[in-house]
Amino acid sequence: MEHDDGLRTDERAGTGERALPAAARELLSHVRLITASNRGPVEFTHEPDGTFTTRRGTGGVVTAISAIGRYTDAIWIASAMTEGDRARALLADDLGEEVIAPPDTDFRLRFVVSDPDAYDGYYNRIANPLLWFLQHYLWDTPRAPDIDFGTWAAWYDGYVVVNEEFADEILRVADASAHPPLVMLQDYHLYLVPGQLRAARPDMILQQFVHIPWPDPDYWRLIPGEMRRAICESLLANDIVGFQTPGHARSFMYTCEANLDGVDIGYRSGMVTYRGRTTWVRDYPISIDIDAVLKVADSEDARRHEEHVKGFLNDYTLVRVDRAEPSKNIVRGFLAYDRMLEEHPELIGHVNFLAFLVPSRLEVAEYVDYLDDINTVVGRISTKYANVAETDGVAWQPIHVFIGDDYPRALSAMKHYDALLVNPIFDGMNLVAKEGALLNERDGVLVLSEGAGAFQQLGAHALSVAPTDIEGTARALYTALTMPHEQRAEHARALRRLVIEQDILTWIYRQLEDLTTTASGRSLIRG
Ligand code: GDG
Repeated sequence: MEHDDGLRTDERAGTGERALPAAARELLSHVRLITASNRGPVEFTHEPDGTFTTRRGTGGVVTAISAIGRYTDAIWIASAMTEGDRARALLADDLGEEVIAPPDTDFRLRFVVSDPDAYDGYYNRIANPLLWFLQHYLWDTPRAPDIDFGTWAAWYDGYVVVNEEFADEILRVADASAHPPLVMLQDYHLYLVPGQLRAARPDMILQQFVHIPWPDPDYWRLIPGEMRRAICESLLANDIVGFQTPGHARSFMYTCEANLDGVDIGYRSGMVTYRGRTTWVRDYPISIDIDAVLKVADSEDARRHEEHVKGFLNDYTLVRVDRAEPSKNIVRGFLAYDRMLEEHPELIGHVNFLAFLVPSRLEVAEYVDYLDDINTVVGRISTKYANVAETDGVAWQPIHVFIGDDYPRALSAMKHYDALLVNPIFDGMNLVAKEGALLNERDGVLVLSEGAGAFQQLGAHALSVAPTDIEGTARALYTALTMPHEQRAEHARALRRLVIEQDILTWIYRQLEDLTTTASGRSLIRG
């Protein structure tokens, strides 16, 4: 039976069977699929008794590409990020394990184990903050970035080196396979990998998906030409480069034109030819794995959290879920909430703002500072409204912050919002907006920034905000919380349908479909 939100009963319960279309399975039967990302699907912890336990990796890339592991038999190559990962990688070497298969998962994993200093330069100096800040327009340019001796050292001895290690590991897996390799690279940590792979194996099918925005060429000029050219040249060693939105894809082509002599760009066709090779530039809006999200949201763990979260609901409940990350614009979200309360004192005591924040990248100073900024603004607002109202005989607290890494808890809260605030300054996509649309049981309203990639798909059924507009966001929050029920329900239904129609399988399938159509893909199927 199909419900009016487009889900069948079994799908609603998270027991539906989704699968890739036959054409994609046909392609996959001819290749060895290798996917690579900095962060793996799970993090290992080495327990005192010598055993290993695992925990789900954090962040949207893991949420999204875990599905590649579930729906295909890809080998996933990732950095050993924790001490536990390193110990597990060593054990695999000792045991001669070809791949690590973490318990209760569908993943087959190999770790890249880097020298800690090289990794620090790659991750904590180049990938985040340099590339992440660049690609989210996060700099206060008179003050940052300073590309100094340390940055260049981190580039050569960190970013270049770890990218080479990834390429070597991919080549090892590819060379050991009886099938031709199809490599799906993920994100900005691995920009130099395709160039290195193409030089070693000109026949390889290479595809890279960039999960974050791609800024304009002028902004790219804030980093030196040598770095820009290396990144553009290497990305064009892929057969396909994918982005979240057509706008990001176009910006990438402009950036190639601005930085590479002799490049030939077909802006309409999305074909870029450089040094005799043609690369397709495409957009594939990423989405969520419906079955997996429903399953976690329905788990015992999530249900337990749900009971707890219900204790924090009020007449009106506003929710946000983010990594504690400057680009997510958490501070302005709280300022807007404060302004809404100032303009609508009748809501005091009747609305709760629940913020679920996952600590992120604490080795990078800007992230620690941003956490401090969040704590300061929450403290200020809480103090301002201390003892002004009671709910059920208890002093009303306007904001409840839940800090910590707990995915089932975050999903359980999404079921109960009246409004979900997703107001990033810039965001590649934003999966929380999509998870919320799927899970919410109260026909809650989405307040969505124009800076989120998700705006392209969901904007028509959300209340849009310009991310820096605190007044506008305050008004949107009020409109969302007080929207008539029929209107809420109509938008919620439309959002749910959009998310279900274009789920993660669509994202995987469209990429595989294009890979089959490219010259290398065609010869592969024929061969
Ligand atoms: C990057 C891009 C793009 C929430 N709480 C916890 C937790 N979550 C989950 C969310 C969601 C994911 O983490 C966050 O995904 P987002 O897409 O919102 O954001 P980023 O992490 O910045 O992801 C983004 C994405 O890649 C995919 O391409 O959409 O634009 O920036 O699924 O529910 N996960 C864990 N613990 C929690 O407490 N492990």
